[in-house]
Amino acid sequence: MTDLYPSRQAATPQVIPRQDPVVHGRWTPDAPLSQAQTEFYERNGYLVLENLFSTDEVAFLQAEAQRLIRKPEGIDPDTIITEPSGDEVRSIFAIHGQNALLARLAADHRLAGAASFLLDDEVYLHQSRLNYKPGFEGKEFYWHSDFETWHVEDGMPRMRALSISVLLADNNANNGPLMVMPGSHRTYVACVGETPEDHYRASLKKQEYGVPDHSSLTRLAQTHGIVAPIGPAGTVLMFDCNLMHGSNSNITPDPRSNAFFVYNARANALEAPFGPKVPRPAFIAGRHFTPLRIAEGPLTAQEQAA
Ligand code: 6CS
Ligand code: FE
Repeated sequence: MTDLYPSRQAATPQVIPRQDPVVHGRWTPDAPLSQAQTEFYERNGYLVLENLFSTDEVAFLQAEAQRLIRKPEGIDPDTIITEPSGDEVRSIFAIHGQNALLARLAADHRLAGAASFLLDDEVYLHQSRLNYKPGFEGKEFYWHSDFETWHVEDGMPRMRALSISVLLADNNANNGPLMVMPGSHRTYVACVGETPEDHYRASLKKQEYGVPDHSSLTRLAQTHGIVAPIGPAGTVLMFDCNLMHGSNSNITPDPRSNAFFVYNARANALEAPFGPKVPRPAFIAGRHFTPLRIAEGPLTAQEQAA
């Protein structure tokens, strides 16, 4: 497969235009997002949706996330990533394969249905994670494009994927909310430097390769600005695979937890990585491309108990 988005190959950073649509589908009145929401997503590369879930549904999800962090029994230890500073849990990966309620959330029509519309295809989960960003210890996620990593290290050919984050705690201006550069998804910043062996062991704690250079970031920030979409628990944040984003450390007492799902178009299934020979492990980059069966109706306590 031709590498349309080479990165970590040249000695100097390259900035190239995106070669894929943002919204792959055509909006019609029966689309799951309004025309205004679809246009906002196309233009800005992200979309915030409030009140998609009832207070009961949010309470189920928060209780389950708290239970998992307190007693991650039955969770594959390989999927638990701790903070660089110690043993606080930073993320639990492949959560959709280890927890019935979160598997149900990932397949929910309000999330997977919207992803399938925007990507104009059936979708499968490339990755899922519970992010905790605990109070006081939650460290930053430096600026990056997810697609740059998923292309180079996982073999994702085109920009036909998106992330959906369901906030499980109030994300406010202080506890390290996600920051995005609206519109930056239309420019691909190829990074310099190579990919170290087993890079994910370090990058999921603190990413140091596949991060853009300061001058590219400065130019993007000056062109697009920086926005930190915040909101109460239950808020949903959708963003394009190539949107430049990051988040600051959390030195407040309030955790900034969220459930994070990456939907990839079935037609954009992973190939061989475009960088290192060995692909990242399946708990980070799924290689079962069976499309999700989209689940209608509300989340119920049964799923939590399942
Ligand atoms: O490397 C990855 O796949 C993960 N790392 C970050 C910082 N964002 C995307 C993804 O969860
Ligand atoms: Fe990311």
